[in-house]
Amino acid sequence: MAFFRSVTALSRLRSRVGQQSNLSNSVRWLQMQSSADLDLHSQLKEMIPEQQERLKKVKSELGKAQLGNITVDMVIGGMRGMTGLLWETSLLDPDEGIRFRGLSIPECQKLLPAAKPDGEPLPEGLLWLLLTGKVGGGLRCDMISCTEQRAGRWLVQGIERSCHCPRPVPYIPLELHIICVVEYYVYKAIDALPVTAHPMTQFASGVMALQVQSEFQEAYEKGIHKSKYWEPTYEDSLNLIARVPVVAAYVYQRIYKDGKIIPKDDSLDYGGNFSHMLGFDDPKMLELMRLYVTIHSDHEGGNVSAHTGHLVASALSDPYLSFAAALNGLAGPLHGLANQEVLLWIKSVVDECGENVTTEQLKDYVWKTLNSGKVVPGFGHGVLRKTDPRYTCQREFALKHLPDDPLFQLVSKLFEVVPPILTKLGKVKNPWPNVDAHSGVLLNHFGLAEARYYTVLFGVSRSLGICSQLIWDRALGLPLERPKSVTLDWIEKNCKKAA
Ligand code: NMX
Ligand code: MLT
Repeated sequence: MAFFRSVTALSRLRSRVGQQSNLSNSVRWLQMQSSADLDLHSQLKEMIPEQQERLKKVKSELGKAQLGNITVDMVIGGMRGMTGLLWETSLLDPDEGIRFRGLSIPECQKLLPAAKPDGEPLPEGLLWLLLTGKVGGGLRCDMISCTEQRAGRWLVQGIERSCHCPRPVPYIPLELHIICVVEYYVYKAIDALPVTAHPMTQFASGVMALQVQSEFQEAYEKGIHKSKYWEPTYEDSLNLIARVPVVAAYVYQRIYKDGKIIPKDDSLDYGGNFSHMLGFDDPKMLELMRLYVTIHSDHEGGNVSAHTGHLVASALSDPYLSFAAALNGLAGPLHGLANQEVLLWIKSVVDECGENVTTEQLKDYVWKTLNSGKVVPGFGHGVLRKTDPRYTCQREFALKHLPDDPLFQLVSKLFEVVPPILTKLGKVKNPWPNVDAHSGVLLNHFGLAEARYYTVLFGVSRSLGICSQLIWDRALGLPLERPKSVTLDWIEKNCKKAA
């Protein structure tokens, strides 16, 4: 019942927040501490048998229930609108947008641990939420609980310095800090590629090289019982999440700087440290990175990267193999590469029309893009039918921190100009901006201006969602994914014309 207990606690927490919209920061910390009474591994261990029972019950009681009709359009049309996956960590509503374990983005901004009063959510708090459904994990306020529960393993550098009452300190980051060691051959694998290789190619190659240390693969080779699969998957997943920022930062330094590694800063959290290792130490950029990683982490299961990771993992491929596959999907321009495309497109507008582009010039540029057979990057979505809340929260960040940035103002203008034009095309199901329409101008403002690198940031973020679900895939014993396909011939012979 732990999951249900936590859900009840969550709703109590949410209604409390509703009543006191001006939560003081101290209350916020207090709430966080109260729900973090077990370390992450123990929490999962406690939850898994209950969730296994729950799945069994759903199968036996609801297994034959219909979830909508599958049409030929869906089969030919990229399975759009077809429900076909179990994905526990988040759910996407076409109008409202993403909820992580039931929490919207504004709720996460209110409730999740932050690095400073009223700061952006820490990705480690989000990771805790994705894995356990609980708010408040990822923090410890006394060293005893840290050391007792992770005896030995975490009793190394960093902990004593970081753990001092009364201010709660990030807990997962302590785990992540310690396990984020990347072996020399990972760098060598990346170095084998030309420096001109796309950053996503270099990043995915680095992730593949990390796989050498897969604990799942080793355990499988030794004959681990299937009921225990989740444990090495958990270890691989946390190791992977901890290590991908290091690999990503190296790719950045190698391509755009002098190739020297900036060592992690043990006093920083996951998002802050990632920014630091990239070479950006402005406190606002640290906050941006925390928000960025949080909102890009998960977008239910059907998006190309999550779905790919899930599919590959269903063959019992370990988290590294599965996540590397996911990255290759993310690298496509209709998916994660769109963030690169948006900034390049915005810069091409400025090159052609100048920063003070008029509305008429902008309209012409959008039509020129469409007429040359291209999409307007950053607009449209496979599921969403309204403005992406991930766009909205980035806009709020910009209004707070960079209201006068000329490219931000151009992005705001695009919000006025693009949707009516896309609507006029008559075929675009969602003319509104998605997450990628905004992220580039924020990064660009703080000096991370290399657009070709942007999808790597998306990739680091998505490790949190894909790996969290993968641990649950193993804990619940989800089967090999293998849908049935048919031929056009088969459809013509077997499907009746609609009346
Ligand atoms: N610009 C031009 N045409 C568009 C756009 C757009 N932004 N969005 C959709 N369309 C077209 C689409 O290409 C399709 O045309 P056709 O029938 O000639 O092939 C038609 O409208 C119907 O597409 P939809 O059903 O509205 O969208 P679908 O679910 O197939 O695709 C996207 C969703 C996201 C791939 C699509 O909207 C798109 O290409 N957007 C631009 C790229 C982008 O921003 N991708 C990032 C998505 C978010 N992410 O991070 O992954
Ligand atoms: C995502 O974050 O994965 C994108 O918005 C695409 C999607 O959800 O299909």
